[in-house]
Amino acid sequence: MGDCIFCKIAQKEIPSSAVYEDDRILCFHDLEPQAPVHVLIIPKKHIESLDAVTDEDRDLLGYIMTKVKDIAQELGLENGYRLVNNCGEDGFQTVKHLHFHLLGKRKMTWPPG
Ligand code: DGP
Repeated sequence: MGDCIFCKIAQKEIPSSAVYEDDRILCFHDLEPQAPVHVLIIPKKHIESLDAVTDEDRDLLGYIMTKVKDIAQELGLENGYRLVNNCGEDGFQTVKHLHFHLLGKRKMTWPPG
């Protein structure tokens, strides 16, 4: 937790360009955008990954999911978007603080790489 970059962003120790914030979550632009719109949605609480959530986090996780559409609407993603969670080594998770990528404003392809 002490050297978690997303905790530092959530605590404003490292700047980010936030697009949404409340007492539980923060949404900010990804440093390495993979689409014209690419933001990250994180809980302010440090949770290492989706694999580390507990029953205690059920409300928080549900809350994040209900906020996605509001953030997408705010960002003008009326034509659709992709929500991604990379979990663990095989999932290509590079930052060990739970986050959801919200990508849009281009046509996505499937399967992902
Ligand atoms: P993942 O591979 O799912 O762990 O993605 C981590 C994402 O976080 C990656 O797309 C780049 C982004 N990222 C890493 N460090 C920073 C940072 O300091 N600021 C911002 N805004 N994004 C970051």
